[in-house]
Amino acid sequence: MNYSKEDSIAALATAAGKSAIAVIRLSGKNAFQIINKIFKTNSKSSQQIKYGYIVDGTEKKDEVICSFFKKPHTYTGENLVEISVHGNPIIINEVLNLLYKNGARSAQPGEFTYRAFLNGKKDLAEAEAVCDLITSKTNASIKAALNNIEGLFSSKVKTIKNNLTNLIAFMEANLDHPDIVFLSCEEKLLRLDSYIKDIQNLLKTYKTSKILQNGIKVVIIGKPNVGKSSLLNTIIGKNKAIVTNIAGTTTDVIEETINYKGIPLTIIDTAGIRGHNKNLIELLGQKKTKETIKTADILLWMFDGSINLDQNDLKIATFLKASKLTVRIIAVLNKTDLPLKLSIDSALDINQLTSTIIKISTKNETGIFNLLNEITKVAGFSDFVNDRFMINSRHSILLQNALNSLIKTREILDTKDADEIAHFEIVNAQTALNEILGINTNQDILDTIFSTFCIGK
Ligand SMILES: Nc1nc2c(ncn2[C@@H]2O[C@H](COP(=O)(O)OP(=O)(O)OP(=O)(O)O)[C@@H](O)[C@H]2O)c(=O)[nH]1
Ligand SMILES: [Mg+2]
Repeated sequence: MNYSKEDSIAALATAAGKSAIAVIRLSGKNAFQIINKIFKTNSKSSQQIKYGYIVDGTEKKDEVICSFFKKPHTYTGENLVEISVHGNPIIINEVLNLLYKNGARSAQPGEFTYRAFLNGKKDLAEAEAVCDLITSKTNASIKAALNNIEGLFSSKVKTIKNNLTNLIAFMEANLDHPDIVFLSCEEKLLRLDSYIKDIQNLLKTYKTSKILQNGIKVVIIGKPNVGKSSLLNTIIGKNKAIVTNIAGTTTDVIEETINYKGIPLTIIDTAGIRGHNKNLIELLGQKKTKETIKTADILLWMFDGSINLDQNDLKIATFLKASKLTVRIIAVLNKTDLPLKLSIDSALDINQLTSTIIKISTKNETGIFNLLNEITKVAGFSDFVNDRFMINSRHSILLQNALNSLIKTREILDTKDADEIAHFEIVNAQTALNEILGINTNQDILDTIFSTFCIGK
């Protein structure tokens, strides 16, 4: 990827297609010289936002507003111009081509943010959050991503890192002057314990972060007619799936995503599983159900509480046990508005598969909130807090590396008091934390991170 810092770069920052206004960004050493070649204005003022025309020689191309941002207080840390043009793709292309003709080149994905990172406007974790903010699916994940951009996560990493630096200095002094005790071994161990705890606490937020970003995929399974489609419809609040009293109504996979307490919950209705049937469509539907089960975060295994268990329920139990799934299962006892005939626990040896049984009636809409809360709880999501931040898999791997190195440092100090080997381990931990912030991070990793951004960001 060409991320040369010397070039001035330009790209459309708003979505492609027709729109009222489109914004083109231009950043770099020569940004102001380039725009001045093609922007004509009567404005004499030194204000930063100017009205005028984009011209190619004497030919007017569009009526625009140009916003000038002088370095260093800009997004990229360089001179930056934002040109608000009319949102016609032909105009956008013409203006971009004029910029390219006059010395800018087309920006790579994420290159504006990459420059912000290179110029010290953002550390790597803060820069990554910009992409998260754009792709966030709910208000809760937006809030968390915004907290990351503002440095909430980075500041926690920096604090631990600075503490390690301090401890490393003591250890180095000890190595240089073995006869002087700058810091007792007990004190070193105490400090290490506290840093280990800090990192463990950060790691705890990984599960929640994943849920905030990717949501929870909930797959409803069960034999025909237990009320799977009725449950989907009740949760999403509309009649998306057909409901009848004919067993085998649903033959396809039907899904819808809702926002529950800020978490994207994708609810998936499937074809009922049963032993005896010769209908090809239903058989294909059941095959699809089994494939969908493999992609679930949580399975809702539904039962009809108004009738006795039968071979079909047992067939599903056998299937689930044989599949050795790691997915969490919630048993859902439906139709509790009718007299209860079913006791699942004894008959199915259900404890092997789940410890959670929730009673609902899709007809009376009872137990539904209880079920949704149980879903988020089983998925490992604690209730929304204001100062939530997100850690991604890259951060989590590096935090884990730092943790392992600190645990080793502690072991070495505790058993051997061997400063030299302990020093090697604690420096490893420091390096891992630095990498989270983008200090000495290898170029391939940076390329991979920024290539996932959109162009113009
Ligand atoms: N009394 C009562 N009837 C219900 C309830 N939930 C669903 N039903 C009825 O049960 C029948 C089957 O409902 P569906 O939602 O189509 O069941 P399903 O599990 O999707 O069935 P298939 O698609 O055939 O696998 C319909 O007649 C529903 O009206 C409930 O809570 N109480
Ligand atoms: Mg159905």
